[in-house]
Amino acid sequence: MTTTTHYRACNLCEAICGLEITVTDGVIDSIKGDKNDPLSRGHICPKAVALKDIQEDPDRLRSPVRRTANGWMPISWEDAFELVAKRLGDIHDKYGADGIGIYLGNPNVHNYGSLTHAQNFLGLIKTKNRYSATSVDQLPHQLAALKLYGHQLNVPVPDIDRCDYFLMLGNNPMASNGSIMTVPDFAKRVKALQQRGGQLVLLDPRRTETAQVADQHHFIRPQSDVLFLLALLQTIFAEELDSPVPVYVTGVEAVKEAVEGFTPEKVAAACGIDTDTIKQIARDFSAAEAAVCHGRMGCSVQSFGGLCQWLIQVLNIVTGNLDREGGAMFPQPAVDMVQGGIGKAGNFDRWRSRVSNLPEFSGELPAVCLTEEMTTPGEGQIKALITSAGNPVLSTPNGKGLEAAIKQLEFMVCIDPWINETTCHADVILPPTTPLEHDHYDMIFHSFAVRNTARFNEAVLAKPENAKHDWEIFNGLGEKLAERLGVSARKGPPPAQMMDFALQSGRYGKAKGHKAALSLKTLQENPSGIDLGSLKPALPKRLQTSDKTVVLDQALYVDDITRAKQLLTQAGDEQLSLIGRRHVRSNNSWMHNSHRLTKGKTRHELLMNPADMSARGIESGQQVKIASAVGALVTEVVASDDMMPGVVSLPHGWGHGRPGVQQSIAQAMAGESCNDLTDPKLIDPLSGNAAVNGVPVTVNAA
Ligand SMILES: Nc1nc2c(c(=O)[nH]1)N[C@H]1C(S)=C(S)[C@@H](COP(=O)(O)OP(=O)(O)OC[C@H]3O[C@@H](n4cnc5c(=O)[nH]c(N)nc54)[C@H](O)[C@@H]3O)O[C@H]1N2
Ligand SMILES: Nc1nc2c(c(=O)[nH]1)N[C@H]1C(S)=C(S)[C@@H](COP(=O)(O)OP(=O)(O)OC[C@H]3O[C@@H](n4cnc5c(=O)[nH]c(N)nc54)[C@H](O)[C@@H]3O)O[C@H]1N2
Ligand code: SF4
Ligand SMILES: [Mo]
Repeated sequence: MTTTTHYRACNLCEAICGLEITVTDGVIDSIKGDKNDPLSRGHICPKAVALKDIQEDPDRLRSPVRRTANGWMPISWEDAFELVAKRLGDIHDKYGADGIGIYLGNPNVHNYGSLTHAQNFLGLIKTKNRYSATSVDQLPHQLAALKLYGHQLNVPVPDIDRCDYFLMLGNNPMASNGSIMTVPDFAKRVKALQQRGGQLVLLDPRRTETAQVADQHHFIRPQSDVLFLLALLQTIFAEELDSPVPVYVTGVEAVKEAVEGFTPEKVAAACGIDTDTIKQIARDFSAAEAAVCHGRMGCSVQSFGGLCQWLIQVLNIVTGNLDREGGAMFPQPAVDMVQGGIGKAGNFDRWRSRVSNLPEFSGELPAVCLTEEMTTPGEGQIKALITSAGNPVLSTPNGKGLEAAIKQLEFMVCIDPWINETTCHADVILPPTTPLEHDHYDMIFHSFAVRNTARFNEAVLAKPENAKHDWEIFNGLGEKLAERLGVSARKGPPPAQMMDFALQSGRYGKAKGHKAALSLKTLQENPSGIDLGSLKPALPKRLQTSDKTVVLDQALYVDDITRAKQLLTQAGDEQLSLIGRRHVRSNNSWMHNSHRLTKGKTRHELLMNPADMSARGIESGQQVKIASAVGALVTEVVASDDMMPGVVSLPHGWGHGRPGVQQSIAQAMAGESCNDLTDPKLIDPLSGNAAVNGVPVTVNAA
C-alpha cells in the first residue's frame, strides 16, 4: 500500500479553495482544506469532500454512449467523433451554421482545458445560435464592465479585507461562498471586518445564512433594489455626501439629474424599507472610511439586473470608493484576461435574436431565446444542439418547454459525465475526466478574487485508460468536423503549456522581471499557491475604454430609469413573488447524486411566511400547488419566518424525477424544478438576462 498526499484547488464554485488530498493505491482517503493556500487559508465546504462521491459514482459515464432503439450503447471515441462530425456536417450543409445551437454550462468556466480548447471545435461552427449560463447569471455585471471599464471581465470586486462598510444586495455568500467575488472563508473575513469596527448590511427578501452574520438585515421586495439604489444616490446628492470623482470619470451631473425624483419617501413602500433606514444607509455608506456595495444573483437575475449593476458602480464611484483600498477594486491576476491579451473585451448588440429581437452579447444570445429558436420555423431555426457542461432543462426558464423542443431536434450531442435531465435526450454523450483526474489552473476566478494569488495543480488521480479530458474531446471533435467541412483543424498545445506561456509573459512573469517570476515550474514547486498580495489600485491604466475614461451617463442605462418608475405603483401587489436560494450542500443541478450531500432531511421545499400560509389555509409540511404563467408544480411547503411576507422561495437545480435520468441517488431525492415555473418572457430587457427572481406565482393547497 502506498499513500500519497496531493494538492489541488477545488473548482466546484467560485471560491477556489485549496485542498489537501490523500490517496492510497488510487483511492481517495481524505479531502481537507489546505492551510497553506494564501487565499482560502484552509477553508473548505462539504462539496469538496463530495469530490470523492463524484469520483466513485457508479452512475457516472466512463466512456462514450450512443442512443439506439435498444437504449444506450457504448461507442468508441473514434466512432463517436466520426458520427458527431457527420451528423453536424449534414445539418450544417442543409440548414447552414445557424441550424446548430450551442449551449455552454457553468462548469466550463471552472475547467481551464475547456476554456482553452472549446473553440477548436465550436469555432468551426459560425452560428448565431450560441448560448450559455451567463445570461441566466452574471450578464448584467459583464455588460456594466464592458460599458464602463471597456472589458467584459474588468469587474471591480469588494476589497472585503480592508473595507469598513459592506452593503450587500441579493447575495448569500454564507451558502454560495461568494460570486463575482471569489471569497473563500467569507465568515472569517466578515468577522475580521466587524472586529475592526466595520459593518455588513444586507438587503434580501429572505433572512439568509448571511443575514445571520450581518450587522443589519432588511427585507427588500424582490426587484425593487433599483428603487432603493436610486434613492440612495438621490439622498447622497441631495445631502451633498458625494465625493469628487477622479478626472477619468465623466457624466456625474447627468446622473444627478436622472436620480432627482427618487426620494426615499417615494420609494419606501415599493421597497418595503422605511425612509429613515434608506437615509441612514446612504449617510453611513458615505461617511465610512472605505465602503463598498456589491449585488449578485438577487440583483442581476431579475427584471432590472442591468440597471442595478450600473447603479452599484455609480454608487461606488460617486462616494469615492472605486479603485481604493477597502472599496471596489480590480484584481490583477497572474493570467490576466483583461490586460494579458488573452480574453476578448466583448461586444454588445451586434445582432438580435430572430424571434424575440434580443441583443447578442460577445457572440451569444440570451438563454431565454433558446427554446423559441428551436420551435419557430424559418431560416435560422435550430435543428441540432451541442451542450457542454450544461443542464439547461433544469437551469433555464421554462425547462418543460425546452425539454419538449429538444425532443424535436434532428441531432444532439452532449459533453457531460452524467445522463441527466438534459443529456438523456442526446444522441451521443461524451464523458470527460473528473475534476481530480485533470490538472487545474483557475483562468477566470482569480479575476474576481479578493486577493491576488496564483495556483497550479497537477491531477490528483491518474487518468484512466481510454478516458479523455474535455480539451481532448474538443480537439477530437474539431479534427473530425474540420475534415467533414473541408477546413483546417486547430489543436493548440495542452492547456498547461498555454498557462506556462501566459504566466511567464504575464504581470508577475519572468518576462516582466517580477521577483516572484511566475511560471508553470514555480507554481509546480509551490503547490499550495503563491501569494501576490492584497488588491492594488489599478486605474486609469486598467481601463480598456478607447479614451481611457469612465462615462457614467450612457443612454442605455439612463433611459432605463424611466422603466423603474412603473415599480412605484406596484406596491401592495397581492401576488406572491417567487425567488430562489442556494444551500452549501448543493451545487446548481449536478451534485445531487452524492450521498454525502443529500443525506439527512430534504432541502428543496417551498419556504413561505406563516402569515401568507394562514391567509391561504395552508399548513407547514403540506403539499401545495405553485402556479405561474408558464406552468404549475406540486411540492411540500415549510413555514418560515425568514421569508418576507408576500415572497416564497424554491431552489433551482432539482426535479430529478423526469423520465430518462440515470442518477439513482438524485432520483431518490428528486424535488421539483423551479424553472418549470420561471418564464422566458420575464427578462431584464436592457441586457436580455433571464429574470428568475421575482416571478409572480399563486400558491394553494394541493
Ligand atoms: N453551495 C452553493 N454554492 C454556489 C452555487 C450553488 O449552487 N451552491 N452556485 C454557484 C453559482 S453558479 C453562483 S452564480 C453563485 C451565486 O451566488 P449568490 O448570488 O450568493 O446566490 P444566491 O444564493 O442565489 O443568492 C441570491 C440571494 O438573492 C436573494 N434575492 C432574490 N431576489 C432578490 C431581489 O430582488 N433583491 C434582493 N436584494 N435579493 C434577492 C435571494 O433570497 C438570495 O439570498 O453561487 C455559486 N456558489
Ligand atoms: N431559477 C434559477 N435558475 C438558475 C439559477 C437560479 O439561481 N435560479 N442560477 C443560474 C446560474 S447562476 C447558473 S451558473 C446556471 C447553471 O446552469 P448550467 O450550467 O446549465 O447547469 P449546471 O447545473 O451547472 O450543470 C452543469 C452540467 O455540467 C456537468 N459537468 C460538471 N463538471 C463538468 C466538467 O468538468 N466537464 C463537463 N463537460 N461537464 C461537467 C454536470 O454533469 C451538469 O450536467 O443555472 C442558472 N439557473
Ligand atoms: S467553497 Fe467552493 S471552492 Fe471552496 S471547497 Fe466549497 S465548493 Fe470548493
Ligand atoms: Mo452561476
